Amino acid sequence: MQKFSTVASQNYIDGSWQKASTTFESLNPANKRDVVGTVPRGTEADVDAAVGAAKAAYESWRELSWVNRAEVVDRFAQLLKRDLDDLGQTVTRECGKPLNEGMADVVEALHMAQYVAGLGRMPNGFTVSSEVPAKDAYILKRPKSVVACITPWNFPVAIPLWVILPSVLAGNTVVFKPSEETPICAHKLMALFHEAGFPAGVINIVHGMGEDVGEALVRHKDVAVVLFTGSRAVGKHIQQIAAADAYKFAATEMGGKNATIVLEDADLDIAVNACVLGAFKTSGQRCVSSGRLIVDRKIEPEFTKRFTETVRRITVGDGLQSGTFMGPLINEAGVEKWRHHNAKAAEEGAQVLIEGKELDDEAHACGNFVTPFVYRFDSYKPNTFCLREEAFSPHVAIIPVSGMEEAVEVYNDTEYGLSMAVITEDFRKWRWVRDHAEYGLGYVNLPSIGAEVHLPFGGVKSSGNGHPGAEGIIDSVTHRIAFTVNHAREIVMAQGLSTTI
Ligand code: UN1
Repeated sequence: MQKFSTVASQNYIDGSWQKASTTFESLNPANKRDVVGTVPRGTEADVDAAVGAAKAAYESWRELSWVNRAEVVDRFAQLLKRDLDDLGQTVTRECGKPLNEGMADVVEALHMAQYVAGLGRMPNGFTVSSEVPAKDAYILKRPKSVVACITPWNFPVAIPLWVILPSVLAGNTVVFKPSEETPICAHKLMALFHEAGFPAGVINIVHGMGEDVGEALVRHKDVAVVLFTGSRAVGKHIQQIAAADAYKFAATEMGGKNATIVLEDADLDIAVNACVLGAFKTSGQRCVSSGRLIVDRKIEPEFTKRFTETVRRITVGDGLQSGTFMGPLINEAGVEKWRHHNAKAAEEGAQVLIEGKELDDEAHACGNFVTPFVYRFDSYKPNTFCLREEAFSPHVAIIPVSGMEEAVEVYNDTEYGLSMAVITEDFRKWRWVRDHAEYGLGYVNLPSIGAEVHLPFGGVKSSGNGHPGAEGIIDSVTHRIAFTVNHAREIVMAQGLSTTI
């Protein structure tokens, strides 16, 4: 195996790296003897210092124009491009997904940086006319101040940039709390922010645990916005804290129990391909992964035969080795969750088609490796844990249904509503599904994964509170203000209001 060094990361507050007193280790989930880095265990005092620095930096950062700030983002984009390979390898080494996926994560991040740099020269407000001819009205976007960015480990480079870059472009300043599972990816991003020349305090990073750093950050009185991607339980907790302060706003993206719907007329090659990619890329650890395959019963036997044949060919191993399709799960808790969901499916009466296995031979003994678990029901079984709760692992159900309408009814029968794919050759059918399924990301003849950054990324119902990431973030980190100017030499009021005193 290739030898990599261990990175000593630090918190970065007010333009300088801070010496850590207590640290923890970030391990490679494919080989837990490989220590990717040592990481400071941040405290409430670190959070307070970082928020203070961000608040102070906001005063001058907001004075720059969008174009000025976009120029710093553009410098950052160029550095990201320079370091693409190193970052891609770091993603794979720290979060386990195969190198092609590690690279795609960084490419997605680069696209976000390029997109945000370009946004600096796009309109960030507009004029509207008034009922009084001599009045001009403007709608302007203004920054909110300090933004807390709390990000997950499954896209450790792309998702931080979805939220950090639009925030700073709009004139806010940021405290970044990355996942404790992928702190070294975040550390490398922070080093690039520094090198790109973001002024001191504009972007700060505090590493550590959710219950210490995350909690203190969300509760901090000077944090105006929390941008969070992660579990539903934590997202709900954050929303409740934010709701207690009238001025504080939380945008939360909280996963899904997504599905791919395969209709009677589907091209089966596309269907099998889309379902395998949607269910097992990133080992099922995307919030947009398909945990349910809802298949018209007329074609279900043939689909299931071809799908399971393909799944049996999936290779599981170290993502740095070529030929690996599925890397390890992120940690032991992820494996435990997978075991629990599998056991629940069997207990709830599922027919298990492929028994997932925990791999412990020599090549896999030091990592969190499991193989796909595939099951089916003869017909839809409502109120089951296995068909309604997110497994975040290679655990997938095949559910036969009769026709498009039942397919959508089954699809909608969860508390989530993030991603939906439908496989059909019939434009009338996909249009009907488009308008009756509940989701934030919809696909036709594609997997339920693979969104691009210039589209809003988010869900409905318990998947999110309607404030999407990526393209959508500017709306979460700005106030839209109305500003009206009178160009006449007298006052004329709207609504015919009298000015006589
Ligand atoms: C996630 O699922 O957590 O749409 C993010 C996709 C990626 C992002 C996924 N661009 O599959």
